[in-house]
Amino acid sequence: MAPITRREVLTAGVAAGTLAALGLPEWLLPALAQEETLVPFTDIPASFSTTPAEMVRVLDIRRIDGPFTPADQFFTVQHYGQPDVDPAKYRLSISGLVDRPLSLSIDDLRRLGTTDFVAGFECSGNSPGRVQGLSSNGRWTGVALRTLLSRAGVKAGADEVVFFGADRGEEDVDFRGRMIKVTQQFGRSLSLAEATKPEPLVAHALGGAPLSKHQGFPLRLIVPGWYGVANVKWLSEIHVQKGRYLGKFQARWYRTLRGETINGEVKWTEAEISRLQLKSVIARVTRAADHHRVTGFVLNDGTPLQSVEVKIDDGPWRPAVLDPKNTRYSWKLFTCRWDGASPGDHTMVSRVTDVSGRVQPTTAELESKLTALENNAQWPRKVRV
Ligand SMILES: Nc1nc2c(c(=O)[nH]1)N[C@H]1C(S)=C(S)[C@@H](COP(=O)(O)O)O[C@H]1N2
Ligand SMILES: [Mo]
Repeated sequence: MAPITRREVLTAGVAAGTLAALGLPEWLLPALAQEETLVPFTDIPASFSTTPAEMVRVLDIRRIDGPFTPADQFFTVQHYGQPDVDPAKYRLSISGLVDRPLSLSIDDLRRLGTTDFVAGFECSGNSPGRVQGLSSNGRWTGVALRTLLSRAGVKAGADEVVFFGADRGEEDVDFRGRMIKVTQQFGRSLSLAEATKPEPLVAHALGGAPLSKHQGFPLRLIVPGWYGVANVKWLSEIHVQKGRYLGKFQARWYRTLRGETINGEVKWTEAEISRLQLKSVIARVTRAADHHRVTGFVLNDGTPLQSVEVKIDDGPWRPAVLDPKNTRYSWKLFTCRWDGASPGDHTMVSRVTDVSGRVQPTTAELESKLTALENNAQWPRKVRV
């Protein structure tokens, strides 16, 4: 049989059932085919808003209809508002334990080369309460961080790279119950080993267009496979040092308190927010002529996936199909065909497993996580057919 292109399929108006019979993945269909309609979720909190606060934007995941989040829907959060950066005066400085400190204009940076890749991420505070909308996926263009670091020449003995944004705010730092006021600049760090991996990118464009002020104009860090907090926006300084950087957003604010049983006793430890915990989310349900379709996405640290499964009501776990266009650090779209849906209310949940054997936990399995961040629990959804 000659291969059928998407265009041929569309112009021939082949029905979904025929496609399935031909063994073609449903991804060959447009996101919402003409005869398809959206099935409403009945679990969206009344308080849900895509603009819950000034300068905050939440993605409405029911609108996901392709691999890339449009720039004007890409989620946005930050701690101190969005600073105005004058591109004419702007310089990115690279300082500290380096042989050649650098001060680069935006044009200098663009001249250092262009890398382009797809990365999806979520805020570590993303949760069912926000309908998982603190998440997005984009194509980023910029310069590999390690190109900049090798230009500057990292000195022997350095082991930490700190990234500062142009944004600052007043903070009370708690020292044994005593509050000390400081002006805090937003900063995050990576170990030198992480910073010199091939992936981290100093990005100047999203989806081929210069970053908006929301997304960190003119430059931001993108660390693929990590929670959003690593992706420092309005990046203004890269500082190479020896020893951990313990700024507020590294050492205090982005922590998870977890209990781990060691030698028969629960030992409580705090861990830094770093790589994305394995998570799948059901985002939309559609009705076609003779079946329904459940679509969602997975976010993780880049480990290849073993499976994504969907369970409807008390039925068995059934395999979902992954979009072949997914890439290592993109979010991974999946779809699952649902036949024989009866009119009325239904519940459904998804779970993802990676090749290292990690399985997305249930809420009960996350019981020993006492803080709210990194909620990657399986998320049961409710729909009305
Ligand atoms: N300079 C700076 N960068 C920042 C932040 C910030 O407050 N200041 N917030 C971080 C957090 S917590 C998240 S989740 C992401 C959000 O990126 P986005 O607005 O492009 O989605 O930005 C990160 N980068
Ligand atoms: Mo975040």
